[in-house]
Formats: sequence, structure tokens, C-alpha cells
Amino acid sequence: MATNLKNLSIGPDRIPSARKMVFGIVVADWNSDITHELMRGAHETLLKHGAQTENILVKHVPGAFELTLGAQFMAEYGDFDGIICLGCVIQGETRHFDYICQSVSHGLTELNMTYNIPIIFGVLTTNTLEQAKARAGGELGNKGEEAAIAAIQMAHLQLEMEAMEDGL
Ligand code: DLZ
Repeated sequence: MATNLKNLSIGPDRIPSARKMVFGIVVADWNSDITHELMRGAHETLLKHGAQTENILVKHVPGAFELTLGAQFMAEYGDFDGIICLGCVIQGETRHFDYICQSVSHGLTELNMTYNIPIIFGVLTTNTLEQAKARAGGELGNKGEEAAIAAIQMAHLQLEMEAMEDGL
């Protein structure tokens, strides 16, 4: 259970069905022990909520910095209801942390606005590897699951808004 779902505003029983939805997952391979666990959590959660295996496309990029362009490729060349970006940036001792975190958070925010589809920020930004492990299937759950649920919720919201515009 993702962080006991504590950061989600609705209970798990009220998560909309993802049966007809199409999702992309972009996963960064830097810190792959962590990010592949996030990917597993996200993938399983989409299936659990009704998404079909053939409607989930997973693509890999080298590191979190490349998530923005990976997501842009998906948005530009694909037809997705939502795109989930997964990565793990660990503070360490370099300034890379700040540059990468800022770049990917700004980049993904911009893509949300540009493409008008949900592009989910599923990037762990932790001080230590232990903190990351705790959030990737450890004692604090799996943030990949939460990212998948956010994608379903936002895709559902968009469908609702589109139906409203069509007067349905
Ligand atoms: C270079 C770098 C560093 C130092 N740390 C991380 C990290 O903690 N998490 C991550 O996903 N990627 C890291 N990278 C790689 C960059 O994201 C990027 O792949 C390279 O700088 C090449 O553009």
C-alpha cells in the first residue's frame, strides 16, 4: 500500500476505473534498484485498477534529467491519457541534485501545460539511499503506486471535463 495512501485525497475504493485508459510510463535507469521498483508498483497499480496490459507502454531513459524529453516524446508521438515519469535523485555530495530536481520538475510542469494531458511527477528526491528504499516498496510504501493513482485520477478528471464541454 503506497504510504498507506496518506497523500491521496480520496480513498482507494473511489479511484476511477482505468479500463479504457492508455498510459505511458517513462522510467529513469539511474538508481535502477529503486526506479524499477517504482515502475513495478506503478504498472501493477494500473492493472489493478483495470488498465489493459497492451494499453501500458514502458520506456526507459538514462537518468532523471532525461525524463522530460522522454515524456515529451511520448506526448508528441503517442496518444496517451496519462504519462507517469519515475526516477530517483539522491542528494549525495554534488550540486547535481539541485540542477536535476529543478530541471525535471520545471520540465514536467511545462509539459503538462503544453500538451494538456496529465504528466505525473513520480520522482523520489531523497537525502539518502535508505530514504529512497523506504519509498520504493519499503516501510513507507511505493511512490510508483501513488504516481499511477494520480495518473488515473487526472485522466478521469480530464474525461469528465471533456464530457462536460460536450454537454454530456
Ligand atoms: C549525473 C547524475 C547524478 C550525479 N545523480 C543522478 C541521480 O541521483 N539520479 C538520476 O536519475 N540521475 C542522476 N544523474 C544522471 C542525470 O540524470 C543524467 O542522466 C545525466 O546528467 C546525463 O544527462
